[in-house]
Amino acid sequence: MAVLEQLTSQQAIDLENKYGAQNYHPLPVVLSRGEGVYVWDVEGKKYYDFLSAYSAVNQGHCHPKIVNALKNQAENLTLTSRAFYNDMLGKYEKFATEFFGYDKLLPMNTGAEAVETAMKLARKWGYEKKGIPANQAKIIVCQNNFHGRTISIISASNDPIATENFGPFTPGIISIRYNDINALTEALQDVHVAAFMVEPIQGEAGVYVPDDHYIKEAFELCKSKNVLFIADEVQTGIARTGRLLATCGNCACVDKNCSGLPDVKPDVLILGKAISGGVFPVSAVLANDEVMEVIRPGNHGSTFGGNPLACAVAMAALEVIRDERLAENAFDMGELFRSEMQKLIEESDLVRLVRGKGLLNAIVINDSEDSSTAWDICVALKENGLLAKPTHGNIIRFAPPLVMTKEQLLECVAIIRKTILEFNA
Ligand code: IF1
Repeated sequence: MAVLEQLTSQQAIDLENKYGAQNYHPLPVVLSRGEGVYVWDVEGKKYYDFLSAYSAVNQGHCHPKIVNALKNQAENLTLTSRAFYNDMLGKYEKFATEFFGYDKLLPMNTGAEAVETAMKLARKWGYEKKGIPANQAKIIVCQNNFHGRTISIISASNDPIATENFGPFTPGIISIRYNDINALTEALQDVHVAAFMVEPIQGEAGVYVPDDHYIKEAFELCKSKNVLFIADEVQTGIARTGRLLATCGNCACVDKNCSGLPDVKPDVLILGKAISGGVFPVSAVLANDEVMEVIRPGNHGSTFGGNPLACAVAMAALEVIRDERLAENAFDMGELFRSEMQKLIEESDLVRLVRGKGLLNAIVINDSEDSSTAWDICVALKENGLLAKPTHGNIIRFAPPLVMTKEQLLECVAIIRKTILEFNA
């Protein structure tokens, strides 16, 4: 079979079942094209994308500016490795450090690589700057986190599906309850703690938004104990939650009502996903000199980290966020979405609540966590032209591209409402 031959959906699924590792359970839809908030399946059916590739496509599918940046750079130079300089990396590092307000950037490719990088950075800072005894550094994480899939990262996970039979695990990790300042206070009594790593909103856990002051209080507690505050904004960053960063107070949104919470500047900022608009794997760790200077030649790196293609794509993707004011749009559309979902909650017993910030939202289905109701609703949504997927159990995440207009959002609300009201469990 010629690789480019057009497949039917079933043929494509059969190929994956026959030749692919079964590490996912996708919704039964086979996509072949994306543009803005829309995707099409191989039979030509059009859908609203309400997952955005897990918040990697904030700028909309195949954004022309980002795709053109990819094309143009690809015709000149794609990869040099860091054995040599290239003419794109310095420009990108300057652009991105000024964009987010840090001294230095360490370029990587996937979110997990950036998280691992941040963990290594925190440990090295702990030994060389805080004076933690060799091999005694601890990193505090939160229960029900999601930071990636590597051995050290799942060593921080309490999700049996992500951890079972992958041991032994990396030591030096303390897990505490999320959104619990007392738990953090107690954990910080350990003088060997180098860092606290946290998602400003726990995405995979089910879009858990902590209390308004949790992140700020956690940050201040860390400062008081000379512990690095690491924000994993791989999913919440890049305007997804209605501000440039979910932690940052000097937000991009101009909303007068914005609380400006939590108004925290992390010591270490982890970005991924939408930093490239979903066009190319790009991630980054940002920190100021006092932290980043512990990394010296040979300590860390990667073949593709900081490649010219990634640099060109990431600069274009961040310019789109800025120039199209996507944080502001996410803020406004998120307010509208949650208010519309609240009306649906009053109409239907099937939806218990809606929660989220900006365009990172979720609804909780009124059924047991082990029921297939949330999945079945997502299949029904697919039939009605909207793609979404449950996170855990009975929670459906709704995270469309941030370029969504009010008209499109209201059409999606109508699809969700129709599907829920017509759904027979
Ligand atoms: C999967 C979840 C979302 C992330 C945060 C780091 C990473 C992720 C906060 C690692 C990645 C992805 C991974 C993907 C599904 C998706 C996901 F369901 F797994 F948890 F978005 F919620 N920090 N999240 O959300 O970045 O290495 O993937 O580039 O593994 O199934 P990555």
